[in-house]
Amino acid sequence: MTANTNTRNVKSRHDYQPPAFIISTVKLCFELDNTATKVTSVMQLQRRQAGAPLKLDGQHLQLLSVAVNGKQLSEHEYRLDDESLTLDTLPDSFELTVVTQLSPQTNTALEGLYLAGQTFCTQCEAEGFRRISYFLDRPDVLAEYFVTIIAPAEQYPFLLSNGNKLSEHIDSAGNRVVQWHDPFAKPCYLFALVAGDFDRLTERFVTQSGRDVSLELYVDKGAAAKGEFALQALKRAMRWDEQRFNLEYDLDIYMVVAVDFFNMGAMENKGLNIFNSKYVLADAGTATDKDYFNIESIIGHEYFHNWTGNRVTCRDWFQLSLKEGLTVFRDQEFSADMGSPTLCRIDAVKLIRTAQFAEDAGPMAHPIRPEQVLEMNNFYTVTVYDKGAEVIRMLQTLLGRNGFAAGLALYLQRHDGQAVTCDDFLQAMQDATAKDLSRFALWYSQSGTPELAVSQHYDAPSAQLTLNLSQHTPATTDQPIKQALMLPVQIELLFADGTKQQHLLVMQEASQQFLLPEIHTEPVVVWLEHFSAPVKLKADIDDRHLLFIAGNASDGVARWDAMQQFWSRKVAQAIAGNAVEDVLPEALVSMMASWLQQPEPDLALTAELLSLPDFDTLAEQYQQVPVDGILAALAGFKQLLAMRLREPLLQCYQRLPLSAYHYDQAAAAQRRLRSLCLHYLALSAVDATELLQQHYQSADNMTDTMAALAASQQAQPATFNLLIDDFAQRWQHDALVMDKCFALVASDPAEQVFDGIETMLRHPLFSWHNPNRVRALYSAFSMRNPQQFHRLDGKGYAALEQVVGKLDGINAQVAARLITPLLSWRRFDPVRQQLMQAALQRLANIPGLSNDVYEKVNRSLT
Ligand code: 0A1
Ligand code: ZN
Repeated sequence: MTANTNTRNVKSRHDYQPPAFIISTVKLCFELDNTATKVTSVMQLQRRQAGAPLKLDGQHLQLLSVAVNGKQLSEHEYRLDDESLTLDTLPDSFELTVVTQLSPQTNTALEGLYLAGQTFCTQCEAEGFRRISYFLDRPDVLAEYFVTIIAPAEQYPFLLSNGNKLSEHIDSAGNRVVQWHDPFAKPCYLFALVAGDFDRLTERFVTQSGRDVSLELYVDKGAAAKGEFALQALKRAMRWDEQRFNLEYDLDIYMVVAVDFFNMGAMENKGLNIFNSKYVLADAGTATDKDYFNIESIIGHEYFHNWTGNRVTCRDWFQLSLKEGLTVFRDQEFSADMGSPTLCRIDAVKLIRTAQFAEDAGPMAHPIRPEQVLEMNNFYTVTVYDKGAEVIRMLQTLLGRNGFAAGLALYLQRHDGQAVTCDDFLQAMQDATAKDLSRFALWYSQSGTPELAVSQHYDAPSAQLTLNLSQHTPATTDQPIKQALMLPVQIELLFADGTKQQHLLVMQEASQQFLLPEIHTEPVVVWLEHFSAPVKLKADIDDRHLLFIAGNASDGVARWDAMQQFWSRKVAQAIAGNAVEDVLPEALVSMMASWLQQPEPDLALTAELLSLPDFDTLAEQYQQVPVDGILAALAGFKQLLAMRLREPLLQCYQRLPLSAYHYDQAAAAQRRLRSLCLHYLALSAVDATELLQQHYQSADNMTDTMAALAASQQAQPATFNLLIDDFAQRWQHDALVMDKCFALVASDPAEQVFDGIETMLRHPLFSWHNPNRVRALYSAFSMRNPQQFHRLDGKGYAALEQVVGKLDGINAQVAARLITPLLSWRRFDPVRQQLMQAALQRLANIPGLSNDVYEKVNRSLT
């Protein structure tokens, strides 16, 4: 039996109503205390709708008093329940004073005001402000904030909030009293407060128009050196946004605080970003190249929100992609400009093809602008963020870089200071470029992954190339009927004489034919260069042509993609019963050998060209995922390649020079290729123990250390056990590094993983209250360990079920994120289906299950 959705309050996009009141200014005073923080809120309200009551949102609050225009109300003059405070008779314009009390220490949900270790901090997006005070907690109520923070001076040297600091003093009781004012009206989800003791790093940034901005980065005491990279990344992001989009920072101060307890990556609160410390702290010894990359990208992301999100925000939460899709696109463009555009694009495509395609094919399928939401926190998804960014990227492809930039400028200028919709955004794009985007708008309302079938016909006498394209979006769980979308299809023609031509085909209908004249020999067509649309391509390209594309296309993404398509086919052939040796063409082996002998200028591209698709990418191509078949085929091919390519792998590995660690694109690319070689070498029949030991021992950085650990884990268990013990011992006091240890232990493909996880749960640094710790263990287990997660005895599913059940009462948001791998149970064989479904059913039966987990379990079971 499944729980019934009707019993819970699902909201629909179409039910939007403007607020009955607006709040123009709010004065907040916080008297901080671990278990009894007092919040006094003085708001100026104006009526916008005659006769309506004022219904303020509030949760987990103790109401101390309410006053209208200074007059205290008695209990029968308002209505109070678990979710709201309602006042019925009110003037058109008035001052409302609400005093509440709350307990940050027992707030394990990490929404609203909570304690991250010793630090007070807030997280208000999406609906966390209602855990701080009674308010109109919705993004279209924009107010000017004045904030006073009071806390014991010695314990809390830093009391921070949004905007500019007005004053600071210590009162007669020894309390520090700090006042802040944010001149930009904002929705309450952008409010932030931090109180604690930190190391502070400072920098200056002079904007293009000459504004002198003070940059301040706050980290745990003793960690200052680890904040330097993030601070410099912030300066690069600020400069980049000026140069690329002519967007300048608008306050005199920009603060970033790193905290150890955080549900997500980071938060763009106006002038006071709060970050998960994982995305701020880095040095060679503790952070990998990937960590450095992520830090720069997330620092950029939160900074770019200042315009796309803060200056212009969302009218309601259904519009979330308005700020998130756009800002992810902006951070991707930033990362591409700071490093390798090809590699950035490949990583983005991998995410779309795995997590996003899976989401669209599962019970949580939703358009980038969702239609129905029970718990908003469940919609911070790869669809809203990353498919949202693909939609923006397609717009840029269709309108051209200049057209897109003009559209963005018009959007920001037209709506500065407003809370708007995705339609407003598209309207500005359309007005600035005079392009008809009506069909394009379907990308906002339609869920699902379009399948794009393509074929070509060449007619020599007329020198004409005919390209046939047809699109079809299969029904999704949320939406049975689909329409044809506007699709930009970038192609390249590769001619035998080495010449190339590029074209952009714009599809607007279900089936279309494009005729290319003056084509004098038949070319090989490279479809969907740069992954120009987030679709599944169905093209019947034979092995020889795929390898030709992999060797010759101009676009590195298309080359990598050709290899991915090639391997998907080989894996399918192996699953169909062919021996791996029989399906591997000699031409492939020699091509891979030549890449090892003469790598591309971008060594990371070489590494990608030599990598097989991962389990999730392959799984997405099957209606019913052949778990064991995919795992066996992948293992078989890797082993075979390791043996056939041993010499060139070893030579490439040895040729790549070793120098002292420095994070930059070229050095990171070199490490990537070296680590790929190491992976294969660990798999070759020859004993690689010494090589792995040596790689581990000689590493002067975390990237190489992790490479040795990961490579040994899949092939040399005895070596792995030795190295991981050493690693755990060496880093036992560093929580962020221990997360890497937890994740490695949890991704062990052998059965000992269950004991390993048990041991790690007893580690002094493990805490069920810290999302990073829990995710390190259990996301790794459920998403990076298909062998053990998908065990046929159900032990893997049960392990995840238990964690979700336990965590639901502590931090429902994190619990709901962890559950994802169980949701798509219908994609598996009957035995696994039954086991996964039973695990979900047991979760559904938990009394008092949170909305977060309930919504997902319920959608999955119905
Ligand atoms: N807006 C942030 C992401 C974020 C969303 C929700 C959070 O808590 C529920 C926290 C952060 C971003 O896009 O970076
Ligand atoms: Zn964001």
